[in-house]
Amino acid sequence: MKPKTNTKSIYLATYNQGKIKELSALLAAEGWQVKSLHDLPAEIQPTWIEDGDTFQANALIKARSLKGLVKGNILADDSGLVVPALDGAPGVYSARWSGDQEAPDADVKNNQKLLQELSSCKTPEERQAYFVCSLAFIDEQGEEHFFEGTCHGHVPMKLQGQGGFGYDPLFIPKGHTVTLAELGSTEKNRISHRFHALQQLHAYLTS
Ligand code: ITT
Repeated sequence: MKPKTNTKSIYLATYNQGKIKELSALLAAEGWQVKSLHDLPAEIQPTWIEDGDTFQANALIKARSLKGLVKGNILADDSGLVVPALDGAPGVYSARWSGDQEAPDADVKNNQKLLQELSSCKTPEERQAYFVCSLAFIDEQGEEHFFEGTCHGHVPMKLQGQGGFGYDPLFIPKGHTVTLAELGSTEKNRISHRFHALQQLHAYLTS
């Protein structure tokens, strides 16, 4: 069978260091050579406006903005936390939910806001949440493909743990008693929304 890519090198269209770390570890384990926007010269850094209504639309905006600037495979990740008790917020607005600050300030403010918004919800059932990771993959031929993964759990009553990034200190995955920030990167990479989305990409490439 003809392989779906000729090279196993890939550019990540993200500026988020947490995503770069996790995606790089997961892709390297599958034999990929991974580069990110930080490996590009300053004059060809892509910019984008994430104005899509869905994770997939935003992932595609990011992937397309890198297309034309580099040759080869491109992968973009749009992700976020969905809280049914908050009508799906922060959802696609996860990164900038509390304003326009950059991480890590944004992470601190977003987490404060999440605790505040959920203050009237006291049980794990009421505080259910899930992460979504939508990946847009543009292959060497320019074909666009999409993969999505989720990770279900709930939001604890207070911040727990120092690891990970974003909402990790406020997310206890189903079947666990500690947050993603306490679990450590190896375990997070076995259960995360990002891992599940990458599994789909891997299944596609090897089918
Ligand atoms: P890029 O657009 O450069 O990829 P970003 O941080 O703006 O970086 P998103 O628009 O996809 O990325 O926003 C995702 C936000 O959702 C991110 O900033 C985190 O706050 C949160 N998030 C996503 N995945 C997460 C994870 O695995 N753990 C904790 N929080 C996560």
